[in-house]
Amino acid sequence: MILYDFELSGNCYKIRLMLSLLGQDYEKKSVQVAAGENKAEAFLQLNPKGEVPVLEDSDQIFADSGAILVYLATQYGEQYWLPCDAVSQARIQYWLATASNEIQHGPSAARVIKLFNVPWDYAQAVQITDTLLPQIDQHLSQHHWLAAEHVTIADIAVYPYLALAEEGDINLGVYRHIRQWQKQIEALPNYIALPQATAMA
Ligand SMILES: N[C@@H](CCC(=O)N[C@@H](CS)C(=O)NCC(=O)O)C(=O)O
Repeated sequence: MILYDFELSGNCYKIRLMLSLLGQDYEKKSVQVAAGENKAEAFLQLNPKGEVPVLEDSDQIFADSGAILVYLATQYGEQYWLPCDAVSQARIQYWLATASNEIQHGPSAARVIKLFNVPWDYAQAVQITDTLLPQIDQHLSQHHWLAAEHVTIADIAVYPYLALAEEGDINLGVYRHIRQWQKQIEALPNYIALPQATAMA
């Protein structure tokens, strides 16, 4: 397997984490996003959207972190990370959609604005985050994991940009159920550390 990766990306980290939790070996190819390598023709052949992560496995190419998590869980996870019953599938899809929408436009956008100084709307990112986090905290006050009785790809999809929220000046302090759930993920066998913003220096 080959992962086209950008170290600081939370979406790429999701895939690195999943591969590690599954104990799968892979080759990592760093894409120089700052230099625009993700918009060059060679990369657009892999993903016309020009975004990382991209995964190549057995001549198949997959883009989008949620889609890649579904592929890895189905191909290598023996129905543990993505159980095949209708209830689990629907619950997991809910959280994958939340990761692509509210989390991407909320805490992820806030982090990109603060780390890379991009001219996006920080107030809007904070507003989306402030609506979302109480919902997740409330959910986790009643559930040990997001979508099932055990960890699933829903948790892996949602975890990174919440755990990295401080880099967007978002304080998780009051959300004690979220913080407890983060510790559960960080205690999983083969957990790997989050990307460090200091890696930019
Ligand atoms: N929905 C996609 C979003 C991917 C995405 O936004 N990737 C960012 C890095 S985190 C990227 O490639 N940005 C570079 C660009 O769009 O130019 C996913 O979940 O993989």
